[in-house]
Amino acid sequence: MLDLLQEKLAGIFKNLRGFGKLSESNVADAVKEIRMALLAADVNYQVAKELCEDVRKRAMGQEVLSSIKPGEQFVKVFHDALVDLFKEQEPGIHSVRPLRILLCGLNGAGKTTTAAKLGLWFKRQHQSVALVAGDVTRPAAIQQLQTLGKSLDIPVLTWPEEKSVERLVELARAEATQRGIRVLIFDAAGRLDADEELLAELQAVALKLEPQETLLVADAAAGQTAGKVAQAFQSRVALTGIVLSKFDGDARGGAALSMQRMTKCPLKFLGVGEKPDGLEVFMPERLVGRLLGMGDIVGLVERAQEAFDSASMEKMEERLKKNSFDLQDFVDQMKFIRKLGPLENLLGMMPGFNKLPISSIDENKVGRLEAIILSMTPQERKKPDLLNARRRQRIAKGSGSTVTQVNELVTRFNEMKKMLGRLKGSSPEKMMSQLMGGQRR
Ligand SMILES: Nc1nc2c(ncn2[C@@H]2O[C@H](COP(=O)(O)OP(=O)(O)OP(=O)(O)O)[C@@H](O)[C@H]2O)c(=O)[nH]1
Ligand SMILES: [Mg+2]
Repeated sequence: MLDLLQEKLAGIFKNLRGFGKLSESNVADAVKEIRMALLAADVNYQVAKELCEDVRKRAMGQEVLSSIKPGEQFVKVFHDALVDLFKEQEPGIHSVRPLRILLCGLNGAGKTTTAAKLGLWFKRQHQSVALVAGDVTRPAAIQQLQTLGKSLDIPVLTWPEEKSVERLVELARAEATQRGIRVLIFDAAGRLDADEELLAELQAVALKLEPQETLLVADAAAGQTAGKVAQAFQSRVALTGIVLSKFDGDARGGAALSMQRMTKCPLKFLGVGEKPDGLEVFMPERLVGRLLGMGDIVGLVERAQEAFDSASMEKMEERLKKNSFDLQDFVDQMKFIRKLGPLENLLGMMPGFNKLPISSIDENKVGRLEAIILSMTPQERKKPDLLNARRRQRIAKGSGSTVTQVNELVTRFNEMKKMLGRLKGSSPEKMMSQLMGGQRR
């Protein structure tokens, strides 16, 4: 699922990486390619068009962060636009109890399977749940649900002799009330098409069942057709959500991206397997993350955006210009770096860093240096020359280090300060990379 689209997008982002900046022309090219990739993945034309326009506008409005590669920045822009496709999303399922859920959809869409999956989902939340076999014409359909119910130890309410679906709903409601069932899941009959017969029956069921949730189960592989089918159902019953089944299959992903926009109806669950535990609550972030496969880049850019324009960079530059960089600045800088996250992730983000072998920066070591500096008095941090043997012993003890480690730090700091003298006037990122490089053993 989504593999092809994922691959194409990765290629587009890779191309952008070669550019120094996001410009009108390289953004336009990337957006054009994205549109083609979306259409090839069977995303609805209108949805693809709107999404691309949104991406283009956002990308051009971005402040360019010198510390981030254009490709990475663009990934973040695209990520946010995709997540916003689902922004009218009503999270989860109705909390009212007793809850009645009506599952509808075309033949073979996955209704009965989804009924069992949802049953298990509620059961795992310790809610008393029952399934109703709503197909009054096909005995095999009742059997299928019964078998599933039995294997999961979930009651299935059936009246095989009852030929009126409306009467069936009445019986089921009465039985559920009597048994104190909190969640009743009605597995409606399917048809080949969303024709008059099917829709009329469904409408009648809905009228009697008064479901708080009416979920359309649609096959992810149906692509754009899934959206059209949903619209047909919507004309007769008030859908509250969509379950996209067979998401584990080889569908191209278009339905997942278009359904919600086309129907203005939230995607609530994904069917990700034939087995009863193959159900996922739909989370836009997760889908988009899976699609882009670049969750760490998005996180990095977010943190960089938060931190890089922070005043601390300017402050440090100022200190360097005046040549008054001291151990306090060193520790501030270190904290700042740590705030950004695991050091390894940062490497690719900062020019200069990315040239260092990853193993050369040891996170534990940064923690150790920080602890040592924090054990110094403010005066000592300002004037490391004060650090005589006695003080070094005290600091070692206070930070749980050895005197040798304290000595090492002081030596390295002095080396660094010398080096900083040479660095005056260079960019903050470059200074940072030199700083961190200076901690190598
Ligand atoms: N791989 C996979 N298969 C699924 C999924 N959901 C359903 N299926 C399969 O799809 C087929 C049809 O599923 P059903 O649940 O019987 O479909 P239905 O909508 O109840 O069909 P009718 O009652 O005939 O209208 C079965 O073989 C299921 O095992 C899913 O999420 N992933
Ligand atoms: Mg069925």
